[in-house]
Amino acid sequence: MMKLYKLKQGVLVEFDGNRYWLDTADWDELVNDDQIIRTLKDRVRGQSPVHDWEDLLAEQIDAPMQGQELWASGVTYERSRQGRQEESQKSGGADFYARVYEAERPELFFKAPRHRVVGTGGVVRIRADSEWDVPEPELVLAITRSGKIIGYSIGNDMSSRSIEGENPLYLPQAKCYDGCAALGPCIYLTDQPLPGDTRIELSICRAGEEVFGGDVEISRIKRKFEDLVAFLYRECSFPNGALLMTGTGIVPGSDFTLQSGDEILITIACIGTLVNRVA
Ligand code: DO4
Ligand code: MG
Repeated sequence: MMKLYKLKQGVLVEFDGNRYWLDTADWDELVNDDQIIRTLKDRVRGQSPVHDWEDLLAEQIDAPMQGQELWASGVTYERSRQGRQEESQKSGGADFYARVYEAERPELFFKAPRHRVVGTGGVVRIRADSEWDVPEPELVLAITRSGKIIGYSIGNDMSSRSIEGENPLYLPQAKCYDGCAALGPCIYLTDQPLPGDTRIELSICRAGEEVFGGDVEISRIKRKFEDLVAFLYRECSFPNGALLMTGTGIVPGSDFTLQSGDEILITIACIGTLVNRVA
């Protein structure tokens, strides 16, 4: 098991129960190494582990992203198809979601540049012109420039359901704005596929009480991760690699909307917990 944490200064590697600090690591080079696990094992060999890593993380943790493009997949779970169809019934857009769920070509959209993304502990935002908002808890693929999946992270694809529901062509405005995405806490590096019973768990707390909770197994996804990556890389090059959100399988009921001050916790046990407050 190996985890890669991006710090404001340097990189922390967790391996065999120890954590090592790489002060001179170049993030974009590291996450584009198809043999990253082997490279990191070589780099930390003989190095002393860091003991005050909890303080380091608390002070310095950053979103695990630098020059990578952040993209997202849509309508990859049955629950997402159902939720989108309900919200866009009146606008006449419902049929598009049903069709994309069945189609060979997946829905892929550009989610955000680096400056719109926060890490764990950061503040996510609701648009001032939106009345209905949700977090979307998603497994994220870390992909090298050559198209290899080297690891996984946790993402929150913050979404305005009122804007998206008004007209599917408003999707970029529903999805991309300042503070629209969270990523973290780390990249879990592995050569093995994640087990199908890996769970994504969402908890939304208001004034210390949970106001929404849900979970989903990644086996419920309609698409293969390799197919999502193949479509993403078809006509786009990614000189610094890419991060791809794989879609949400947890959608709160239509009576739920996020409020300022809510705390959003997204857990995938092998990766960790992504915690963010709503501005
Ligand atoms: O088509 C709208 C967005 C879908 C999405 O973000 C998801 O299914 O996670
Ligand atoms: Mg989404």
